[in-house]
Amino acid sequence: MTDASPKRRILLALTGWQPDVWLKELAVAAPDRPVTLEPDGAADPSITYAVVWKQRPALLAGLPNLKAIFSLGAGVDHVFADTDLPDVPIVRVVSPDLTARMSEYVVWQVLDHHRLGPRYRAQQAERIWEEDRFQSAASAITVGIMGLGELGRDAAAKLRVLGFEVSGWSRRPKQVEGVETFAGDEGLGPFLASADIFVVLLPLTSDTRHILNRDLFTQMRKRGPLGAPVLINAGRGGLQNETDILTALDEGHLSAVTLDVFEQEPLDPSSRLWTHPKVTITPHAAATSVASSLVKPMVAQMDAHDRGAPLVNLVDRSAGY
Ligand code: NDP
Ligand code: OXD
Repeated sequence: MTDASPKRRILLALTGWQPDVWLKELAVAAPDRPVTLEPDGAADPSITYAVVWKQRPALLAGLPNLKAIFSLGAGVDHVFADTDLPDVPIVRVVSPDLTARMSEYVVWQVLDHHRLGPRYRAQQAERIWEEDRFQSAASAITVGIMGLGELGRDAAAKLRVLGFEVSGWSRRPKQVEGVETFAGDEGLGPFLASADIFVVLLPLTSDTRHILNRDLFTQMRKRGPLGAPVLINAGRGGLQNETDILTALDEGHLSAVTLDVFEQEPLDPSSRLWTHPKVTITPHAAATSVASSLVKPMVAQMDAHDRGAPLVNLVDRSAGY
């Protein structure tokens, strides 16, 4: 390290994402903070902030002057996958851009199921002209949102505008305007009985891993305009048991699913999910982290923190999200 690399370098540690666009935005937003893709050794003193998506395990452990870790996603399970994480604050993405993208995805998929998209696409493939004359109104459908955080609350508000009834489930009790809310283990059963379409926007933690399983699907209500419930998971793949999802579809406990996230990504070509007629798949594309929206506020936080301001959008390590 030379004098040209003072003690304010950013370590950009990405797995599976191209660094170029992040490097470009960081160079514009933080011209006085050199960015490196690799530390100069495990105890590099020049690095004060790390910006990460699935950083290599133990990469951050020995950096003596690291002040905070910035996750490039709203979810931070990828950060905690590193069991050698230093004890510094972790900041996650909370951004109007990301939130708007997720709400678009939720509204798109809820409407697609509500307006019989999968059925009409299958009919088109067979050149069948057959209208369902008993299409229910949005107000006859309740959308249950698992996870009433930054993303869940915005999606709820946008679904309400379209006329859907909305219920929601969170870890701690919450009041959200226009939403029937449930919380904790005791609230889960009544929540599952409250809705027709379930939208999952939970973080992956030790409490939520594999929560979307056979037992949960059998507790969902079977009546209502859609017959059996619809599941939309845009949270994390680790929330779901994919074998149980396929069984629930085949046994009629679920009528259809949309999955954006998977236990293993990319989804293996041999997975039966790819070809199941009741499954819609998107490639972890519900809400992309966009450098041009995220980097400027991230660097502003670094600058403010260096001047003594507290960090915002911090992860609660004990809760895991
Ligand atoms: P938040 O932390 O703001 O909200 C999380 C919500 O989940 C909170 O309401 C929280 O409850 C609830 N929750 C957490 N643990 C439990 C539990 N054990 N039981 C019941 N409720 C629980 O997160 P965001 O809304 O910003 O993001 C949610 C998730 O969306 C991310 O963690 C990420 O995995 C996923 N995501 C996926 C993307 C994609 O492209 N597919 C893009 C962005 C995010 P409480 O309110 O009580 O804290
Ligand atoms: C996120 C994601 O967590 O893109 O933001 O999955």
